[in-house]
Amino acid sequence: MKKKTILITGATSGIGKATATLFAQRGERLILCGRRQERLEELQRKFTCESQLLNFDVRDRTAVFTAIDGLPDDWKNIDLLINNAGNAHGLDPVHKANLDDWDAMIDGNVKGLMYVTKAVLPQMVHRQAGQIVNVGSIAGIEVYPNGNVYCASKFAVDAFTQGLRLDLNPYGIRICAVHPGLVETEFSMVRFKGDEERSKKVYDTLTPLTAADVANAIAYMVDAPPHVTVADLTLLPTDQANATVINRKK
Ligand code: NDP
Ligand code: 8X3
Repeated sequence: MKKKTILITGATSGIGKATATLFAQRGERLILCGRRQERLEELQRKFTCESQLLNFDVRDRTAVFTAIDGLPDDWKNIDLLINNAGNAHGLDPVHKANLDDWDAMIDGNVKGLMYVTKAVLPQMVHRQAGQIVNVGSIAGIEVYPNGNVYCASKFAVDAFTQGLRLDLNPYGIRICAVHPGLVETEFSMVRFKGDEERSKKVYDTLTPLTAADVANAIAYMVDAPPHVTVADLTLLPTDQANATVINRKK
């Protein structure tokens, strides 16, 4: 079977890294994106599949287009885009929140995802083929206390995903979203600005999802027959009923 060319944003950690690992094991062709160059290079050394590394900040519109437009010709036809890069910054009530945190979430999780999509889409439309998987969140389905702007960013990802599905309907491009609940990654370390104790508490009183669980869900959407679009897949730890109801052990 023809190898897929797959662009994964946020491949340096967590869900993106687990997804890259899964597709590397299948021998696909990977375009690994992130800001931490040493981690990108480490993945490239570890993987035996063909790969390209793109180092850019998704918030930097020029950098996004320069990197993607600058891919070698035989890497330009991207079959699968996994829009995963993103983070939460802070968990504060609106009146106490830090505006830089808000900018980071709106610029990265929302505008960054849109820029990457816009840069990748023309060749998919031209070829009338391709698939996009956006990593949303349970936070894009329900708002939780102090989640305000992070939740808003993931609601925006959901709205944009729906818009893509409508606009690209004539072109046979599959538009999918996965909406995970709590996944143990570097996510909480970023949200809590390196506070290890606080981050650990998010996960150690339940059995959270692993990044590999989400990678497997993405693979399920990718492996569905071409006439099937798994439009939305919400994936929760069994200990989590929704955004706020969690069966914590202590
Ligand atoms: P991690 O912190 O482990 O990974 C985040 C990834 O995103 C890193 O590879 C990071 O790479 C990249 N990234 C973040 N900001 C930027 C940026 N401005 N430009 C380029 N790359 C960026 O967290 P997760 O793996 O958990 O998060 C991945 C996605 O999953 C996010 O969209 C998150 O919102 C979503 N999610 C996470 C859940 C969880 O509980 N963990 C649950 C639901 C959704 P680098 O720093 O090298 O640039
Ligand atoms: C990440 C999961 O519940 O921390 O999107 O928002 S949550």
